[in-house]
Amino acid sequence: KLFNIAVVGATGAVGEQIIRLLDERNFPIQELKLLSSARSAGTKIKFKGRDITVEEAAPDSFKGIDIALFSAGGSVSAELIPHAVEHGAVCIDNTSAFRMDPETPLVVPEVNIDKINEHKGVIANPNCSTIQMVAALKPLYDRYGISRIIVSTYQAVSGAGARAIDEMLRQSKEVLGGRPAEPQILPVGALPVKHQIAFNAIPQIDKFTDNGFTYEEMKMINETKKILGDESLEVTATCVRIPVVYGHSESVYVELNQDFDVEEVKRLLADAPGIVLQDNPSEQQYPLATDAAGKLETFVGRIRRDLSNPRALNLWIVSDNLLKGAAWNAVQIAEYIAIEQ
Ligand code: 11C
Repeated sequence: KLFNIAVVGATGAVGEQIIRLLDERNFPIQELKLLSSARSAGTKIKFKGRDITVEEAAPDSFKGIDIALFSAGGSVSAELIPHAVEHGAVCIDNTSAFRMDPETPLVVPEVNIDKINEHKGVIANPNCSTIQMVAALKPLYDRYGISRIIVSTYQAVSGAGARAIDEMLRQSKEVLGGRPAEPQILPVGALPVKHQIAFNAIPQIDKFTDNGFTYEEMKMINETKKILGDESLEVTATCVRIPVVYGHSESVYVELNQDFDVEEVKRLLADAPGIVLQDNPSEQQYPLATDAAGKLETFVGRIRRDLSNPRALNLWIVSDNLLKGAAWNAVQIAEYIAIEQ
């Protein structure tokens, strides 16, 4: 069967990767409709060697569409997804608009692909920093059980969009030239206070909630519990933006429910789908954002037993935030839907 596909947010950093993956993986497409805001409508994008003109996304854009992939921001998803569902499209949403909705499955294929069939028109793609963490922890969760996760992230500027990448590169040149960095976008475009990202680490991703955690941190906490289907799991997160272009890195401390053997943990991770073990301290081998950039897998290393708690492990988890963290996870879900039909 061939599918009519819509990509909403086609000119954005994630949309661009979705289109490239659909092309490279020869997704069975009859018609590809590229949609965006009015500002980017009219842009031409190459797909299978021919130009497709991007159209402005509107409620009636979804007539005849089988699968719609959304990555144009939460408000666009909240507004347009109900129309797309009404027209019969299955929507794969990259934003946080539907993630915590009890009717909407929140899917990382390596972790909970079984949830996909419970959808009522919308399947949510988790936050990038959550996806790579749960993909790596799932084999340990299944084998030993996990009671507690403490994660600190080192997140790439591409997570905040193409303009944040430009800002980081521009500021780096300014600072090296002895000029002021003049921050304009980070940490959060919509907030008045800005901080320099070049040569810095900013402990704020997204706005703060009332409890002192940011929305990014609350996403990691709430989404992890939903994806693993375990409300009793104790999760805490500190999310930090660093001057890396592609690839989020995470320092993760996990308390397991059973005794474990570190070598067995490494074997489980080496055998897990979508995971690459890179753990050889004597050769200084461990995951690096610069190596993970452009790859589909999640890389895990620095695996070691905690010194104060023998039932706890420390790990370093890295993945390309625009690929497994967004576009690739969404295309993987689309591939599962295509196989099922
Ligand atoms: C970042 N994780 O790195 C964010 C971007 O909920 O999908 C993705 C936000 C989301 O800034």
